[in-house]
Amino acid sequence: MVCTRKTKTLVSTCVILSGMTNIICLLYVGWVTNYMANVYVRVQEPVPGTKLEEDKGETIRIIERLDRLESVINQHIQEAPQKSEEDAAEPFTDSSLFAHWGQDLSPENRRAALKQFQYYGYNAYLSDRLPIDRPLPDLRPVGCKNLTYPDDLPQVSIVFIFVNEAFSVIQRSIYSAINRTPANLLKEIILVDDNSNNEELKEKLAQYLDDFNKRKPGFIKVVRHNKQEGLIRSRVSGWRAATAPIVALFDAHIEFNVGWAEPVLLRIKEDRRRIISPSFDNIKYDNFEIEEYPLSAQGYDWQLWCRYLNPPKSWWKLENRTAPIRTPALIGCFIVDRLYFEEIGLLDEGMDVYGGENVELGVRVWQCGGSVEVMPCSRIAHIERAHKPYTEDLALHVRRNALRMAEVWMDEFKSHVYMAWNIPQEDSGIDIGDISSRKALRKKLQCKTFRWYLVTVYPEMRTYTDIIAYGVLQNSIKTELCLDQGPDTDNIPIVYICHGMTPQSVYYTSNQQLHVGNLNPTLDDDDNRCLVDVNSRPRLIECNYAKAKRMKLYWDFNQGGPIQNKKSKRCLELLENSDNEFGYQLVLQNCSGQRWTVTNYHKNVIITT
Ligand SMILES: [Mn+2]
Repeated sequence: MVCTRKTKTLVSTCVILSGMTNIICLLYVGWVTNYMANVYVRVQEPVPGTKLEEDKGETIRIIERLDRLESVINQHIQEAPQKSEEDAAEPFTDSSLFAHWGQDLSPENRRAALKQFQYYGYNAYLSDRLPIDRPLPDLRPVGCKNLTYPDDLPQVSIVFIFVNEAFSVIQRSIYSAINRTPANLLKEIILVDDNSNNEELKEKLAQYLDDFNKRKPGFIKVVRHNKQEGLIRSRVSGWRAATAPIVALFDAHIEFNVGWAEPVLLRIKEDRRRIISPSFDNIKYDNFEIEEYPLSAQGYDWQLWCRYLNPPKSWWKLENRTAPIRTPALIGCFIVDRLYFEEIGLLDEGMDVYGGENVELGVRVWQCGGSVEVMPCSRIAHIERAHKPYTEDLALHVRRNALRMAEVWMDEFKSHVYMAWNIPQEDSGIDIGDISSRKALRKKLQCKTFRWYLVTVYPEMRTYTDIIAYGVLQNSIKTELCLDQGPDTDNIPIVYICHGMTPQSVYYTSNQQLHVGNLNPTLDDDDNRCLVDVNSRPRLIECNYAKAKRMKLYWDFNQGGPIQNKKSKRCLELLENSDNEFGYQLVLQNCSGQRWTVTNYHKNVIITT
């Protein structure tokens, strides 16, 4: 799962330092990883006169762009998977692994711990030294302990999926399931190995299962993939092997807390069309301490990355912390009636690797007559890894999966997903595979519209129906430079080498505002920032504030034309300035005829609400 809490994670450090979104940070972490894996060298200035391969040149330019984040990048470089033994002997003192842990270790042990950390994305060295059956603090809200449950709850099969997971972490998941699920309710445990390549999983796991199943024949089953299928098809493989009436689909780096099962099983027994997520706490990837997370619903942004949401007002009004929380989507782990899951269409097995399936499932269940809830009394601690083992370019898969979801389920609102990913709505060039069976499923189940869903289930989501152009903005006199929001520490837009990531996203609206940077997905977020003429200087100010203060935030613009402020009549232009990073400064001045081009100009395909 990719959901991280904004204030507490490495990824959020990116947010604070750069103003990029989590998404972009993930993108660029993945990208730095990729870069390091390919050419493991420190970033160097390109040698003048040397023609770099195009992608490496691009690499260096983006690295330059990200130089402002030096400390964060260094951290990631330290943690990027390394290729050889020599590399592993590199200095490692500034890895985030050692920020809160391991100061007393010998250099040799530090090296061993770091190597495992780079492989697993968490502190497997420490995990191997912690008890497999360690206790957890009971983090259930007040009232949960007093609830009682009927004796005839349905049984559950617990599925754990993994790829390249530390054996001790899997064991802890298994033991917590056995120790904290009433024995009469836990029918079996199913392990799905998505073609891991770590040796310890092969022999040790087989031996462990042999020993275990001698005592309890058939209790733990294993499904092994001969090639890596990704987490989406892994979950479905696990479901196929399950035999209990209820199936719980989980990652294999979790620990169940006490009493997790009963509230969930009762809720599904009452209505089999409910899909339930537990509440999540964090297992810190470095010291394995448990960090309590506040109760949350589970939503997503317009790129369809998941995010935690404040529970709805109606829930707070109940003043009952044990009550189920209505949630627009799922983070990824959930519990479902086995047969209902099939009726509703499982997961979209046409999605690859990672991401989007959790949103697709949540939206589909709501639109097709079911519901999705988070149960506060059911708590799971989950390791938020520092990096993920699936692939070097997670975002490409998430994007493809998001477009599949958008095309099948989102009706006219699918434009938002294209805009958020900054790709054209027609002929995007991205192969999303065959979606005909998913469309047929929607028809067969007679599902409601996405508009209904937004109004009824996800009113926190912001919609953008007035955008007539989006993408990056390039100036005619220097087309390799793009308008960019600049450092997040100020409100001064700049021009920068085009890289097309979120800080360079612009959105031009039918009422002639020019948004720069991320389109904020929910009403809980800060407002978007608009380009404003402030005393003849270009500035980025929150749009509603600028509007309320009657600032100069309206611009005339047509594709390939000038960008001219409607009130001051000054134009947004480039001015040569050798002090600037790329030789140009962004200014407002008397119009000299400079022209701007935006990637996607869609004046005629705008939806109206
Ligand atoms: Mn996970």
